[in-house]
Amino acid sequence: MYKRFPEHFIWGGATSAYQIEGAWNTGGKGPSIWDVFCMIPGKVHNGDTGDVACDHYHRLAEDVALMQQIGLKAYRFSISWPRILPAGRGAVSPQGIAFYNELIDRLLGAGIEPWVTLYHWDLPAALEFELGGWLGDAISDTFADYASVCFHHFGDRVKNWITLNEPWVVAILGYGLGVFAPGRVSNVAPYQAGHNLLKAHAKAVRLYREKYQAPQQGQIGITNNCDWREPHTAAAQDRDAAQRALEYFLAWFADPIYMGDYPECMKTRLGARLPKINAADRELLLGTSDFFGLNHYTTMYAAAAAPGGAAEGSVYGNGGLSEDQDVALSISTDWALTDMNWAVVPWGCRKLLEWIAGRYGNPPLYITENGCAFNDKPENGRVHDPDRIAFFEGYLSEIHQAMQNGVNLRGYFIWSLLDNFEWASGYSKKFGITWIEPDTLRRIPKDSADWYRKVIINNGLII
Ligand code: PNW
Repeated sequence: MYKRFPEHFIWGGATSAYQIEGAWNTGGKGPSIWDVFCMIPGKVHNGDTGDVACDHYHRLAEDVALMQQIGLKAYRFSISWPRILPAGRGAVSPQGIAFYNELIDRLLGAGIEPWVTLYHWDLPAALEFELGGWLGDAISDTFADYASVCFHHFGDRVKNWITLNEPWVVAILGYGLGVFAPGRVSNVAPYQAGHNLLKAHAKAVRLYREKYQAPQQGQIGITNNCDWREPHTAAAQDRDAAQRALEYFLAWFADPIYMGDYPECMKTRLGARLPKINAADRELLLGTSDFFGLNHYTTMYAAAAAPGGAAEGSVYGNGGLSEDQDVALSISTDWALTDMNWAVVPWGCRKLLEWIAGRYGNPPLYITENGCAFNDKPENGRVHDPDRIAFFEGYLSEIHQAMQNGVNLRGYFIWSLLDNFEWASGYSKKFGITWIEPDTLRRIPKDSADWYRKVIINNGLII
């Protein structure tokens, strides 16, 4: 059976700066909060760091050739803020600009469209010390100033901008559960950080639209992440719990942009812990995304929990601050698990796409990340990863079905092009369609890379 995608569908691959670049203190780069976080004993598995990572900083040409070999139409990468502005603001590093100029030029030379994320979690450490990071009042203007430097230098060639990657992760894992940089534990800070992240996004978009969009002719949006939440039973209280969980996960960041305010359930439950969106904020935020960027990985059941009850079954904090939601999460024993313990549930992706289309008026949508970690190992110089191929086949089939059902999906980016630094899990979790050999850092495309190449050539699945 042939599951064909629209003619101009974008088939991409994705990475982020800290996870692949290395060269952490060379080329004029300043330290980021992830450089510092990795130095704190016990924060990252095995004491791993992004100091060298995939050494992409020194292997640009090789990596672009790899993308070309796989046949990628688009490549999503992030710019390291402290590589461009070593102190977060003020002096621009010419070496930082030169590095991304070279990457962009090589991509365009290879016929690959650059999709650029401005913030994928590597905040300049100076801004954490000086401004209080995402909790500080000044951070949103500082981010817009940094964004402006990027639009100015790269916008002649970059036509697709993503302001922030997954503000939910920054707020919840960085400022709530403390498992990601900067490592804060709080049930107030996430909502304050979230508010500033939204304002930072919106200020960068306003600036792009006022100054750059007409001459540069690009599009700009934000990428949010969300798992699907399936009601555990058909009971009304479980259906409400699943809806509430989705609103705390995705509508927290998407409602302000598409509807001008936080979801009602968050306002009533969080009270003074949730900053208010006043008239000026609403004006600033409303309509600031040309497309809906979505990162999606997994699904859980949601059931109503007793108020204040713990969220049983929640894996790796994916439930967020579940005590704020009164939702109990669980997974089915029938579902296969990836190496992250994230369940493989392709239909959850379809349901989420349809939920987004319904709630936000069927906006142009891009899946900017989807993928899975498995414990791959090379055998005689090849890496067989049938589980990953099965994962992508399952998810792409359901994505195709969502499109048949009317969802306005325009593109899909595999996470990830390369095995890389998986944050608090270090190098122990392998998401890549390309294996990176330890020590030599040689790139070995896995079977899934060959499989993806065929999907791109066929512009769809032939199963
Ligand atoms: C995303 N969660 O992170 C990021 O954008 C990538 O940098 C990362 O490598 C990839 O997904 C795989 O983890 C997430 O707990 C981290 O729900 C945590 C969660 C979701 C996404």
